[in-house]
Amino acid sequence: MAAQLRAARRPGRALAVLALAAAGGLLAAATVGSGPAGAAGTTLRDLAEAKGSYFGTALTQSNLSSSTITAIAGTQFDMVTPGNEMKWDTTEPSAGNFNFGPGDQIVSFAKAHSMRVRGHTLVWHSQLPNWVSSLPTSQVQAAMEKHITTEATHYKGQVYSWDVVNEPFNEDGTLRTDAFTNAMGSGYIADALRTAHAADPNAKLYLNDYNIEGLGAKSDAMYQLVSSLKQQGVPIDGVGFESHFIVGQVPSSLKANIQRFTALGVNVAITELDDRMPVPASAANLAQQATDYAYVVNSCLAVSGCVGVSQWGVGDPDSWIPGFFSGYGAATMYDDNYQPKAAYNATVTALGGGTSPSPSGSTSPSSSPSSSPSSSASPSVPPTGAACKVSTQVSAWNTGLTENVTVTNTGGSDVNGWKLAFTLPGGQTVTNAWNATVSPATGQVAASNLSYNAAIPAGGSTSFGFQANHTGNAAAASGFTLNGVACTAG
Ligand code: G2I
Repeated sequence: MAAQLRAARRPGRALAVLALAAAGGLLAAATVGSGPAGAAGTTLRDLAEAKGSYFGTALTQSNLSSSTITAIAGTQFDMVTPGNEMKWDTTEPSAGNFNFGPGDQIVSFAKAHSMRVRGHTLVWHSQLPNWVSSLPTSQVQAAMEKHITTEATHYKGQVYSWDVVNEPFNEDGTLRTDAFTNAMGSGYIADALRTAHAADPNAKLYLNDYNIEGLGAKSDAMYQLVSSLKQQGVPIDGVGFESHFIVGQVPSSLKANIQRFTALGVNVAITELDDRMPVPASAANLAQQATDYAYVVNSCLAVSGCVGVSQWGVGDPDSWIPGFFSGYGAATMYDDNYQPKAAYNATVTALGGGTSPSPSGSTSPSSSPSSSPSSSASPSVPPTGAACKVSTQVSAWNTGLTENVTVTNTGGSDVNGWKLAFTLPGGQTVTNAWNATVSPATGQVAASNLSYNAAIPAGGSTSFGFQANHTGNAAAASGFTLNGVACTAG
């Protein structure tokens, strides 16, 4: 945003910069298309589509007047999220006066480039016009329903999905207090979803938030909410993990977290990916950013219910980061001149393009499909004995916890098929698990592999996790044995 504002104040210079940048953008596209991976099918969108996925970006109305940005957006991405144009302050700035012009421009661009649209967003405490927050609480529900119905009807058939409610939670997992909770309590979320579904029954309906990408209090709150909405039959199709990351700090539980949401019967989308670092960017941070991007893309591709990844913006100059985080930037796959960065190449590789070895290195998800046993491995091979090391990570709140368990095969031979037995502290009851089946729910329990993570090569490790209720003792499980052999703690 800051870069755009600066450019707007100096139109002559901006034009010259744009002309140069446009040439760079086209050059970038040409370079990418004729690289070692072959001439065809090497854009992010082609590669993602070949995997049944998509790769998206966010565009604002002002981005549409930059030929550099549109050249990249229209060739590399196949999903668009309007950066601001479908938010309440734009679409209904005063009560009953609707303005869909800016959003329509984004939709036209998307159609012209065979891209789909993620509608963003119907109900959000931010970019909410004052007239809504000033309403008497008795009038908020009707205003919300009218807004949702009018906007979702306008875009009916034109959006793939809606972020129906955006950012409903505080960091500790409590519901954010805003005009909607003040008027309706937590029930506003179900009401918003039902209203959106009535207006556009074919749109996928999402709840979207940040800092829910890894396991923790906030993602647990989203998990409980989605679980309860599903139980009540409220129409909800997906959860958006915004994914505004800091270089080197992508949560290691990302894949396990995606998995536990999809196990509830909803999709997950990475909706606003970026990965910021102090600027000027160091070579080490740019390399780490490539690792981070590959890790995120691999984590999504590894779970069938994770439908796709969208980056928030096209390149570093149009990213929101420098305007919001002083001293930070370089958060996207394209640099200041809209040239693809290492993160771009790593993403291409993660999507199956390119010829270089995976840049995700040792930090890629340990139980991604690439480490699953080949189909030639006999399923009847009996579990072998093992020497092992187990580490645990508990994240607890007053009545519940999640525990991540990583088991390392320290023996000299590969393990094919595993059962990890352990003791749960008294009062803990497992309610669900990911990357393993865990039973029984209390006492002496055993976690067994799923088909895709049966193999733990010698020296390798795998992770699984579970959620449990507790009655005061939130200690980690203990007494681990792998296929009958005691493990050390590590
Ligand atoms: O903050 C990053 C994103 C977090 N998740 C929800 C997204 O909707 C959000 O997007 C950003 C936009 O990228 C910014 O462009 O949301 C910001 C507002 O919360 C947007 O910034 C606003 C500025 O604050 C306003 O001053 C400006 O008038 O953009 C407006 C339009 O340029």
